[in-house]
Amino acid sequence: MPRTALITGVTGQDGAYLAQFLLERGYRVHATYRRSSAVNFWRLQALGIQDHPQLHLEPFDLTDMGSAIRLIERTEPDELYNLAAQSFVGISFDQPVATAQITGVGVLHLLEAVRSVNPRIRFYQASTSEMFGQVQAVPQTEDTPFHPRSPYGVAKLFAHWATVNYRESYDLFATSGILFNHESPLRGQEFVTRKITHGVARIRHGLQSRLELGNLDARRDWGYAPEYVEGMWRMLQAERPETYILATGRTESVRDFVTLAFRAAGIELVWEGKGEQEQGIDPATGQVRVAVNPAFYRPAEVDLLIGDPAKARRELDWTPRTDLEALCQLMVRADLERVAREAGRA
Ligand code: NDP
Ligand code: GDR
Repeated sequence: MPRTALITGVTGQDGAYLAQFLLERGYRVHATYRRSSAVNFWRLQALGIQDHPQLHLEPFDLTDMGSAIRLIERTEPDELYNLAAQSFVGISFDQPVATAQITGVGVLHLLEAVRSVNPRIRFYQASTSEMFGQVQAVPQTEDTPFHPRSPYGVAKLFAHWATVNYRESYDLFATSGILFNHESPLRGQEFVTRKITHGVARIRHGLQSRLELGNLDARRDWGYAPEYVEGMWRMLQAERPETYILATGRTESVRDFVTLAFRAAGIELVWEGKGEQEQGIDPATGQVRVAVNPAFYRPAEVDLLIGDPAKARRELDWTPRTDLEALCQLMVRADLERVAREAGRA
């Protein structure tokens, strides 16, 4: 009998990669999308799985408890991966209540549905390094105390503890994966890496002249998304439900990522000025290619994230394989091709 997986949030970056990964392993995959006036399956199309016979697309909204129960009754999953969320930290400051309802309480709807309908379902919660926020230790491990710095981080922390609590209270196989940032050519354009690689590609093709960014000093531990979805799957194949960190163990600043991305497109940048006056200049032409715009600053920032994936390595045999240079290059290459195609140049 093929195993059945249910993925929430298949229209997002991780949902698309995870659906592809599970389909390749022979799973029957039910995967949820939100009803909207124009549903967006571009990632499923890009991966060539939209019409896969074992992929069943299900309309679902995390804020509707009844639909969570019916979804689980109807699809009878062995494994449930909850990837759906309002996942953009910046917007969570403007929409804190919606973020709490979707990203926090929405998870409780699923946990309650699992507990009521079939407590043997293995449940994965997409937790995040944003829960560490103002970090209390370097590098961060599964034992590092949390101090979230955004409504998104607060909502995710609620969901994380709800997952742990259902594990401890009802003996559910409820696993929490604390994933550090992971990126890919399928990353949404509002997130900083993709904003940069897309902007670099447009600059390279002469479609825009400069890129405006916020805090260049923030440091992140960036990995490659397809490797992280494999880690999620490994967590649900483990003997016991646990909490695991997935990270690379390396941290770099936003400025470093910008420098790498321009270099990948053949442009060397030099940096001048400080804070809001800082600029990235192309010495070949003297043009300002990167400028700081305070509009992209956040009311509270997460300054430094660097994760220690030792537990996942030891217990799940999971290791990240793509380093930041390779990740940045593959994202820039994909955006150069995409922009050229859209501009009718390829
Ligand atoms: P995306 O933002 O790309 O995808 C989020 C998904 O959630 C989309 O399919 C979105 O649907 C769906 N969604 C949003 N609101 C609702 C709702 N009310 N009901 C049902 N579905 C909803 O996120 P990623 O793929 O990058 O991340 C996957 C998960 O992992 C998220 O929970 C994120 O918070 C978490 N995470 C991500 C990390 C990363 O670096 N990528 C790191 C750590 C955690 P729609 O397309 O309609 O908006
Ligand atoms: P993050 O990712 O907040 O870490 O959350 P994002 O790429 O949005 O920001 C990373 C860092 O870059 C700084 N930054 C900018 N960010 C954006 N988006 N746009 C800018 O112009 C800009 N300039 C500087 C930010 O201030 C921040 O410090 C992501 C999401 O995927 C979450 O869902 C996930 O939980 C975490 O990663 C781990």
